[in-house]
Amino acid sequence: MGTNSKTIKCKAAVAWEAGKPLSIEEVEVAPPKAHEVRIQIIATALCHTDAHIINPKFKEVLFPVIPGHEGAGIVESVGPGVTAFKPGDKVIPLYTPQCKKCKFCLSPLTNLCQKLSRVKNPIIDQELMEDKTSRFTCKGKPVYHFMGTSTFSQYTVVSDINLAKVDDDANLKKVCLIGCGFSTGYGAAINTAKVTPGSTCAIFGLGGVGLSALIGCKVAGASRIIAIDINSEKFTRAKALGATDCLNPRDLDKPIQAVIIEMTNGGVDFALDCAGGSETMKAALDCTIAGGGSCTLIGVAIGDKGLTISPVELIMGRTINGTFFGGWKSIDSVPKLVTDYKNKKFNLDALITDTLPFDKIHEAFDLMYQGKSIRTVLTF
Ligand code: NAD
Ligand code: DAO
Ligand code: ZN
Ligand code: ZN
Repeated sequence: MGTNSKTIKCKAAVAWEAGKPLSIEEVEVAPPKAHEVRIQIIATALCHTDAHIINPKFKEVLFPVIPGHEGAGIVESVGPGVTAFKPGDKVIPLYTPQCKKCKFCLSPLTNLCQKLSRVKNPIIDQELMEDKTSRFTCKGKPVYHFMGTSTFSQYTVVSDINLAKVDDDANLKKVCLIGCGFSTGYGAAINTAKVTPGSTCAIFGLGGVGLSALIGCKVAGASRIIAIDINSEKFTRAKALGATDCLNPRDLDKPIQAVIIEMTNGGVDFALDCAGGSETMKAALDCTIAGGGSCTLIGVAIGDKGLTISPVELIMGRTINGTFFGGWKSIDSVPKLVTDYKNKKFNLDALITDTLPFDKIHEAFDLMYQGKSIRTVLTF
């Protein structure tokens, strides 16, 4: 007999409280209700946002929670009313929903969806399903979902507007990166900044998101790409992906923005902050050229004092914007990105530094905290 109407017991990494390592537990995953899909997660990578939510400075997070939002898997069962998915489909869970009906989904100007607008901070949104309950329990207690995805569980339940069906021959151990880091950085360059051929770009932070932004700048035809990180070990990979110059702010005797302005004769056309924090955001804006320079914010910092901008910077013709999931309308775009990867439009493999069994999730967090990994893929 199949599992489709039964609760499944499986392995998951549960965050019980802030500042504590995740705990691998047996959890119960209830069957999907109306317009929900239960997925067997095959692979999930770690994004820095998974570390943010257990940062004790982030006060608004509800615990216990199962993090993870960069995963890929196979549909196990569907709830009533689901028409777009069937058991066996390969899928990528989407923390950016696309209902295709709301004013955001109907606008060509944004990839947001009304479902996200219930709270001000999307990282702590979608912690429950539509009926305001969770499908997860552990040790008799309900456990919150994370951004509508919770991919650090062998089985998860998502709404059918938080899911994309991808090619049957997709390699789930690679395309899981399209669930967040790759799409965010790549889309930041292509969709949000709209990097132009022949332009000069600066990218702050060379993790999974920053290197994906670098790939985006390269695909868009940028001719000079300045890659910045406080960890010089990131430079070899950045150069291999197309960085023309690499700078470590800690090795300089002037502020990074002053150095970039000098070496570009006035500033860059496009700056992208993929590190997070008011210092790198300010440096990114400052190093753009007056009369057209554009700064795109992608990185997130917890407990940061926030960005203060002098109006003169904008009056002199700079623009500043930001991106959520790289501006992609998720259900429409994720399947195309998977096909583009298959057709070798970009190289996701270059971003995967480690592949480990799910039980080694703590090692994966350590590699991220120590700056030794770009993306670690965990497999069940
Ligand atoms: P990561 O930890 O892999 O990479 C961050 C990089 O920034 C590291 O290489 C680090 O050394 C570097 N860095 C830190 N401080 C720096 C500084 N002062 N100057 C230069 N470089 C610095 O993280 P990631 O997974 O690539 O995520 C990057 C950021 O993007 C995180 O804040 C994450 O929360 C955010 N994010 C945002 C979105 C979105 O939709 N806007 C989506 C995904 C991730
Ligand atoms: O997909 O990794 C991710 C999360 C992207 C979230 C970006 C939203 C920024 C919200 C700022 C919250 C800071 C406390
Ligand atoms: Zn992420
Ligand atoms: Zn919508």
